[in-house]
Amino acid sequence: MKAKDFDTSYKPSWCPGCGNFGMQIAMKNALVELGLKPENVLIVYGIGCSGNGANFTKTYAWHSLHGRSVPSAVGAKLANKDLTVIVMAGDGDSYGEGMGHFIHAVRGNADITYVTHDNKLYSLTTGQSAPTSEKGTKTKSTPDGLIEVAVNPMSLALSAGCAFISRGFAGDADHLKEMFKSAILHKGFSLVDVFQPCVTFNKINTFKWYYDRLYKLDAKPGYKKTDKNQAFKEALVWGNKIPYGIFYEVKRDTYGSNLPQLNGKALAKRPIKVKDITALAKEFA
Ligand SMILES: Cc1ncc(C[n+]2csc(CCOP(=O)(O)OP(=O)(O)O)c2C)c(N)n1
Repeated sequence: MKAKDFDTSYKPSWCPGCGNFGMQIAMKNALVELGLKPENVLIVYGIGCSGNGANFTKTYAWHSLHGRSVPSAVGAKLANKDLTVIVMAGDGDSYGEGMGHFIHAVRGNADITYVTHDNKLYSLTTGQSAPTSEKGTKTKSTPDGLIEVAVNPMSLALSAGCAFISRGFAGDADHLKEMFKSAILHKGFSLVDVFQPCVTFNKINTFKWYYDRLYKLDAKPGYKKTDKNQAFKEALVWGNKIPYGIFYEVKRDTYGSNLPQLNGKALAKRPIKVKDITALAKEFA
């Protein structure tokens, strides 16, 4: 397989220079290097610019309702445990509409990879503030500056019990590819929050803004990704310097591994036992 084997006949409609391009190529290359084929993978998309990726990447794809990508993915993984199940959703979708689903899927440790396109805005709807926008940010929906403080996906995931927490950058597609590979290989819920500059509506968090600030955790002497205290410390770093890479990775039993019903063949591959439901149907007639 090559990355182009994951192309569709549609050309991406993202703005020229959009961070989604870097994320898309990083994901295709990660799938290639993991030896996965389009038919082995389901990507569940949120609603947004990010969600339009459903048309541009050849795997099984499910374009969910806004904020509902996680439950769709959890259900699909339970139905067919042989599939590699990935979610790709915007930061609005993930930490706004979908926030509850995110935390509860983390608690259960559903075996899915959660990739968030963190552009700090609602971009498809032309630039309203999102949960990751910084306090004081002026956007279309907050002309006098945002009142709320930003959600911190790293510390939030850590406190909810997530066993794989990472941050990537769309401007470093090789590093991002490695993040994606590690996240997909991890058994259980893996989070990759990706800084994805929106070149049209976000004039603050530009590629340059990130290049000037980002440092790699992987290269930090003495950093142990199994140490929750260290991970919390790094998760709270924000400002002139911002860390990226794998913050935290430990083993935890998955949601599916606690369900004896899933032992043996994937549910979707078992013969369907058709029951006569005539009597039951009559009760509702
Ligand atoms: C339930 C619901 N609410 C609102 C919308 C309108 N809507 C469509 S896209 C979008 C913004 C998505 O932003 P985000 O999830 O951050 O993704 P991005 O476009 O930035 O990739 C919104 C609010 C919708 N489709 N459904």
